[in-house]
Amino acid sequence: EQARIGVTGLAVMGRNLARNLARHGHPVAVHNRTSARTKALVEEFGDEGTFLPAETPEQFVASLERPRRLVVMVKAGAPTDAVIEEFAPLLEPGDMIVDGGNAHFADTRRREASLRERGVHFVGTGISGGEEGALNGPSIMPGGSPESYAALGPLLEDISAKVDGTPCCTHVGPDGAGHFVKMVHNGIEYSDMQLIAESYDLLRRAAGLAPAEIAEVFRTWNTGRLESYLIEITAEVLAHTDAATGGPFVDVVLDQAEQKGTGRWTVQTALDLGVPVGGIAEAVFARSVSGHADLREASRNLPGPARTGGGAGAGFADAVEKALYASKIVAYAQGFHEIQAGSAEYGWNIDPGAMATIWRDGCIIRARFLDRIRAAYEADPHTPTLLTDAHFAEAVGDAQDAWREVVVTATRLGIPAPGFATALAYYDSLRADRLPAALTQGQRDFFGAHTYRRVDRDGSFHTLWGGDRTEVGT
Ligand code: NBP
Repeated sequence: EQARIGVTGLAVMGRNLARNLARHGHPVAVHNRTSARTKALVEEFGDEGTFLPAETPEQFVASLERPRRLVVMVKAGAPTDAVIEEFAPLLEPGDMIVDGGNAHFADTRRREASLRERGVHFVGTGISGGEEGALNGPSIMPGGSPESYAALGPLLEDISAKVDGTPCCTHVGPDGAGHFVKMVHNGIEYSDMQLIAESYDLLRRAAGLAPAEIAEVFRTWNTGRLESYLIEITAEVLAHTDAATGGPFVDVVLDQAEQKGTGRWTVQTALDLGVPVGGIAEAVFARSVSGHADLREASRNLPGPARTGGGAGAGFADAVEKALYASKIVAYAQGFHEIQAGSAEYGWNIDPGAMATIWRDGCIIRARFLDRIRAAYEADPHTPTLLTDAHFAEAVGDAQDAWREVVVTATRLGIPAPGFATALAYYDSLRADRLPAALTQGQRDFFGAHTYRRVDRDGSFHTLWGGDRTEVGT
């Protein structure tokens, strides 16, 4: 018997993906550099479906039906290149290598171009949902050629999460498009998590609620428009009691957030593309600030406001809910802007509404809200920003008083709320009739003769600042 698809790299993600494929009735070849993992998988879960274990790459490749579909689930970076080098010589034109790791899209573009020369399809694929998603239905974002999707799509859609029967998997676009979109997904995830963390901090320090009470607030929010996986698990974490101390779990965790890099990549890429993603950037920086223990220790005695807690009146939790919803809309608007900019830059032709559709389940940012984004792009596929969609514009408009109040309260009490504050500043910047960028242009022209454009005439202009200050046009 031949396998329909193979998975090499059987750590948590690869193992669960292989099991997911087998459970769906697809005979799956399995291979791992260290063969103990392969054996363990078949011993523990062999009864879940048809597994064809292989000890060597040659055996693995020989057990795959043609054209071969080979999924690589190894550590991103050099290991992925090593595995490609190992397997590519064993493949034939038309075969497909699917990289399901968290690769940088630029690496995926390089690998795709190089394998294309050998006639092998390289399909950089974003997979979200962690180990649980890999087993029970992840959100899958495949890039690569349309031909490869024709051969892989049905299999990937079959094992993906579903919303009302619609798979959380679609062809994102050529070469690195899938990994690009997965990267931005993770950037949005950073932003969403930061906004939730700020909400918790404000409810605790400004409103004086205990973690267990805040868990209840989040549970309530999870029955409304904020309903999402991240809000749900936030309530779980806040309600959890530490066995050792008997106190709230959140109080015994060291307050230094770590990161693996996809949030940073989202921001670096946004800088290259010239896309303002302040919400995502502040989320990455907030983790970075938290990790600088030495800096924080040295700064501990810097003065703050006289009053550092309380002062949040009745209705504050509702105000925070509104600030959170409005800031979340901004975070997603910024993330989708980056997707559209990347798509234009690299010629991917990504359908943003389809991305919202496949994020509705299976992934970490799954939320009721994503259906709204899908609907917004359905109503206007070319909308320059989600903020002007009728639903979102109304929601943000309704929220704005509360949003401002929350940022003011945080500022007054000295509670950092960079996510809320930057989201509001972005909103107000977009709304502004005039921005002080006009002055910036004047300064640039003054010190560097960088020229400026005028509101009333076409062309570039320069004022002779060092001379008689007449204006010259170019
Ligand atoms: P890891 O990222 O921990 O990678 C371990 C796997 O890589 C093992 O199978 C290991 O083989 C293999 N490997 C390494 Br390391 N170097 C190798 C080499 N030079 N040649 C061949 N194989 C090599 O596994 P994971 O956590 O399952 O994640 C797999 C991929 O999925 C990663 O790219 C990750 O970023 C991505 N991802 C993870 C999650 C998650 O929640 N964990 C979610 C979404 C995406 P060995 O057994 O012989 O050491």
